[in-house]
Amino acid sequence: MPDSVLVERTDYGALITVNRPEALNALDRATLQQLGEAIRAQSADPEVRVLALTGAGERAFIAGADIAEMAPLSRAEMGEILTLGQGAAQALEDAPQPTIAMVNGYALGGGCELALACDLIIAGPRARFGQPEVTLGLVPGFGGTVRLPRRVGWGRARELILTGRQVDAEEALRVGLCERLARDDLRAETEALARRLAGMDSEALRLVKVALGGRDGEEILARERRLFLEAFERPERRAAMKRFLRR
Ligand code: CO8
Repeated sequence: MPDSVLVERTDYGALITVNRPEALNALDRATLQQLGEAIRAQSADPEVRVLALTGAGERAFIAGADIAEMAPLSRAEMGEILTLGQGAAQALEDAPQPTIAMVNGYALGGGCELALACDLIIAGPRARFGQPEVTLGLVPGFGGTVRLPRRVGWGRARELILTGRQVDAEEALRVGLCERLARDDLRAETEALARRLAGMDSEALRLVKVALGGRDGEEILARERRLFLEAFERPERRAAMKRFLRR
């Protein structure tokens, strides 16, 4: 079986690719584990001046947590996966170097939340963002309730999380869900930005990141986790996931 997370060393640092294109790069437990390890290993390496994250194939960045794997889990098992997902997002946020999400397609649920944990989000023309958890009887679980409002403001975050609707690349740029839209060549534009950042004073960038903060949402993250697990136990959640899997 091919690795579900690929790490490529580049001239600016490292590119991590979630590699399950047949499932739109949905995150199962093994992938989440590997992803967290890859983020921690690359971000700890001083030669990695910029860390970028993307998804394999043409269609998806990351279409969220793997619903097929998640559907039958117990609360305790789900708790372990939440720990992995929140940990991966936190590792991105804590990285000392700039991090870039290169969003090439669907960034839904946990996928959107991992993008939100990056310093910069660059969307390609096919990017689609969303927090569809409510349509599965859930609340966001990888930090969306903290990080989406930070980017787009309370009102827009509430609207997106309450409706679960998807946002295309143009709207994402307009509402501040991404910082840039690469209309021509997503990879080339990401690389150009990454190289520019890689040429800057890395210690100054690190200090700027500390100054901007990020760890101030821990209480909200703990609340999100508790409410996610509460929602997860409801029969309506089970029924909603079954409906998705039987489509
Ligand atoms: N999980 C598992 N499989 C998926 C997922 C997913 N999230 N998304 C897509 N796939 C699979 C499909 O089942 C399909 O597989 P197959 O070919 O074997 O039937 C394949 O990827 C291609 O997808 P579609 O055929 O559905 O492609 P469409 O173009 O028709 O639709 C969509 C694309 C709109 C992206 C659709 O696939 C979709 O709605 N996917 C689910 C998106 C979603 O709801 N994501 C959120 C999941 S919940 C979550 O992320 C919560 C995170 C926080 C806590 C989680 C802890 C683990």
